[in-house]
Amino acid sequence: MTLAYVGLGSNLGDRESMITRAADLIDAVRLSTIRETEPWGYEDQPGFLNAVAEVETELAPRPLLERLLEVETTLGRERDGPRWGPRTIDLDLLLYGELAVDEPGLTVPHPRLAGRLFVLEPLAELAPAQKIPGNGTVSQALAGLQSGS
Ligand code: GSY
Repeated sequence: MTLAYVGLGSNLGDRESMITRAADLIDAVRLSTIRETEPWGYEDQPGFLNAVAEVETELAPRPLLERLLEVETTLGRERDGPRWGPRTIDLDLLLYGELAVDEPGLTVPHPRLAGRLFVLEPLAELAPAQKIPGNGTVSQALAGLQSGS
């Protein structure tokens, strides 16, 4: 059994329901506070709700990622819009225990984890002492981002 952390984001439809339904569908054992965040990347789009879920999984990283993609599809995610554009639900595999994976289509820790407040803040709520391979702990990464270092 491995503890993994999944980032959830939604800026289309009933955003709160998208986040809570996704958390149920991935069998989250804990869900952070759901927070309103400014769009990152492509700014001319509706605001996001973001949260982080903790899952206890028997799946290896690749099958877990495939399960996340399946849940995105179930919740109406369309993949033909702009890369950083609006979406009903976005599920990112952030951390898988303390494992580092770098394979085509699968990078863990998530490559933009340490640069996004909308991910680090809810992650720090659930697991401040969790190690990010190559980047100290979650709370250290959050402090680094907040101080601009
Ligand atoms: O990378 C996840 C999708 N996404 C988000 C998001 O979840 N939250 C905010 N605030 N901005 C975002 N831009 C993209 S793309």
